[in-house]
Amino acid sequence: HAAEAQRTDLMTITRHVLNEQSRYPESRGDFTILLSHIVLGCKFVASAVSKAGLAKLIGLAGETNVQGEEQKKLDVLSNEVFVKALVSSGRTCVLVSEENEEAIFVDPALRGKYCVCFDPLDGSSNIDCGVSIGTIFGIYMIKDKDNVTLDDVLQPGTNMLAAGYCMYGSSCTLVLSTGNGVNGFTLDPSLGEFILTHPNIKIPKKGKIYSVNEGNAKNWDAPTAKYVEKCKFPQDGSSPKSLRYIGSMVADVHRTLLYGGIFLYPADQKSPNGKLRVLYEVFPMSFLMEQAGGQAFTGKQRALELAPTKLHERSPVFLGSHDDVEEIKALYASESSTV
Ligand code: P6P
Repeated sequence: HAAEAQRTDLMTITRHVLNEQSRYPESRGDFTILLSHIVLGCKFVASAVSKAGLAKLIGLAGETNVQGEEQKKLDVLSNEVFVKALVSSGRTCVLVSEENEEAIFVDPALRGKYCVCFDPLDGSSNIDCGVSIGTIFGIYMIKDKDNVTLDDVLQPGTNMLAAGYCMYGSSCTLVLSTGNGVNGFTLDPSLGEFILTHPNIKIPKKGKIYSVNEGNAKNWDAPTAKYVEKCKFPQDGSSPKSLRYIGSMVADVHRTLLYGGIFLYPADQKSPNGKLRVLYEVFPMSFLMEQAGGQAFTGKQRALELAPTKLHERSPVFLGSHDDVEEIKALYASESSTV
């Protein structure tokens, strides 16, 4: 009976967030409404991505469709869907998207109290070869609803209320934290619902995998080079770590979260601030890692304590299992103490 009860007691993402929201009696469900619009965007993208290959075959995506209209590229299409879903939720005020140079200030008539920073389709260059890609988002509360400025989104990651990603891969998985641990939900296409499949995710304290683009090794600084060398040629008699690098942040971070290990996108001589963007890649993934018991470090400080000054600012990031990140922190600390 327990199994039967389990099967019919569907813990959808909406129900899960409503349960969590009951911890805040004063809340009026605004966050739940905001989240339901983010979930709608993810469902749309999941459907579009699953057809991307087919669309290519029948000349829909990227070419002209039957009406002769120029079919939008998936990342542009995804961005439009998320922007419209977030604005129409009536719960947002400022939006920052990887696809938009400027911040989007929602019409005052439709304004709510949240700011959302998002990458609608991160890793989209991997679509054509079928590699998993994803949507990444982070949510802030606005500071003063009567005086909305860019400062409402140029906040340190420690001010984020919630963060998550949706990975479009062999299955569609949405991983979310509202500051009370991390939970994973899998889209059941037959229901069109995200069902709780990974409750209370905790990243292993130490892992056996390192994830970095070794092609940049020529340009790494000493601590990163030393750390990767230690992964490959451990001096303590332990076995070498395995290298897994997909080149799609959501996929690499999701594997790191579930299996443990460390994901690195370091600074290098070509890109002194690394490649990944603070507001909608580094902060959301760092938030999730800390909520799952891991760490996130920039080479200089705790990643969430960065104070961004530009919307599309980049930062190096080392995130994952607590003990693995601790090792690279020690290498950077010893380098800065000898400088
Ligand atoms: P590289 C994808 O383009 C992306 O923004 C992230 O998803 C990914 O982690 C990174 O860039 C990969 O960058 O330089 O290793 O190809």
